[in-house]
Amino acid sequence: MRNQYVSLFAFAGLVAASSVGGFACSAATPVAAVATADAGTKDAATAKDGATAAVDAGPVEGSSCALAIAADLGAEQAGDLDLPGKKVFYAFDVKAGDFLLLSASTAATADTGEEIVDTAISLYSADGSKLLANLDDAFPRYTTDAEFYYRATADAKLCARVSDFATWSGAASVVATDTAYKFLAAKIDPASAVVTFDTEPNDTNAAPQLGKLKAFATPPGAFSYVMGVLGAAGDIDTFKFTVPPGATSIGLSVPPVGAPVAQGKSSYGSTIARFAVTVKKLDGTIIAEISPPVGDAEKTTDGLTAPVAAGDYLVTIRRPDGVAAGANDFYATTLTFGGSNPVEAEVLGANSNDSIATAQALTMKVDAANAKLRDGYILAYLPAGDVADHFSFPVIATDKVSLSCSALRNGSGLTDFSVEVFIDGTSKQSETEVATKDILWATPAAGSTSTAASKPGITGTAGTAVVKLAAAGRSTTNLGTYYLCGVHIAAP
Ligand SMILES: [Ca+2]
Ligand SMILES: [Ca+2]
Ligand SMILES: [Ca+2]
Ligand SMILES: [Ca+2]
Repeated sequence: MRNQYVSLFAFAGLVAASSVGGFACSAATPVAAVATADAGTKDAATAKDGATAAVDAGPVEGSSCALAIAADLGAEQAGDLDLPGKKVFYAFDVKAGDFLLLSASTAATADTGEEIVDTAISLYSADGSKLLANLDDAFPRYTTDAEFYYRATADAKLCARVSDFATWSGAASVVATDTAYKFLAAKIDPASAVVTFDTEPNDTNAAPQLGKLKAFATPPGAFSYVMGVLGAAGDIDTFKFTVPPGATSIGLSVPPVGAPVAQGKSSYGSTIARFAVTVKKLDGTIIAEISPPVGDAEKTTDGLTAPVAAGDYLVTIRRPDGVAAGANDFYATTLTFGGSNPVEAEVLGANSNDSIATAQALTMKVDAANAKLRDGYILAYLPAGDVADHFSFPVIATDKVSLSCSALRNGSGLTDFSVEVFIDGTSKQSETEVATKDILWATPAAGSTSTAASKPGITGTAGTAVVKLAAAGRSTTNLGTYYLCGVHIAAP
């Protein structure tokens, strides 16, 4: 799906999470070497069928699960969504317990639009009678390409359907200018240097599983695909990671591993809707935690992001509290160590930014991709005794101010975290964070149907703007007191 907010991670300046996309398409894939084949193209299919170039009213290879194009795991197949509403079906054999990567990749980048086909994948049982998983974009999203993970529960043949996003979501399909894609179903290689694959026993802080990390240079950091199964009730998976040199944050995606499987709704097909994740110091002190809202798991955050110091941390993945064990409670996510937003100048104990009058001037930089946009980013802390933080920046009446701030939704232990913006001392808008929605103040473009924003952006008044951040309380178990913000000013 195309989203006017390219990614909330990028919007909030959460470098760690937004770095992930670069690797998934590079050589650092979690699967064995990928072969290419072209059986999925029109020409190849036609030649294989021995049919002529004329329109053939008979059965067409790839037009249903029964007529699916045979695909070998790890062999990429070129295909084409060159007709409105076209669906192309592929069949492949899997073994019980296999973790699979399914993707339909195109020439799309984060910035390409309608001209390149926006792919989606639906995974079915061999005869197409049962929908097993369903996905639109990769997670975290970096292009419109479909990409997800699935764990097979039995030796079986599976059927995957590739279509465009509109067809997948039940809308009218418009053929793109560039309709080419490559379909891949591949088995995850647990031995890959970029995969940390759940290997029991790993249930305790005292005996965690060592996580693998693949380093990258800009910003300094490293990442790993983390995959596993939450088995019998009580299974928790604990991994130990060492912060790579230069990295200052940890990020872990919380993708839609499971949800009621339905056409047009993204779900990897796990029997847990979302997993819970905790980041701890080696002594067990919790510094960040995401636990999906009870009864509303699908509205949990996109991911955890927390500041880290040099040293070792434990990352624990578990079922959310109160969720019973299911038949296929698998998870697949990406862990990243990377950079952070600039840290507040406040010296803890001195309370230097506690009032509007003593606000820290926020450094606003011209956006690299848009000269009319200035961005300012904040990483700050509200430990006990710090009543509030304030950051200031000048605005003119025609500026459009948008912002994204989060504490709980990033994994912080701050509770009732609030954001308020003043211009020349007059309050313009405020919001208190809840567990089910990100604080995102932005005014969607005319005609946009996006519901991502929690409140509109701020415009129409000139003066000195001040954003005030405060928290009414702190968790007694999660000791993280950090929060992250991104402020964006669009000039006319
Ligand atoms: Ca496990
Ligand atoms: Ca375990
Ligand atoms: Ca502070
Ligand atoms: Ca303060």
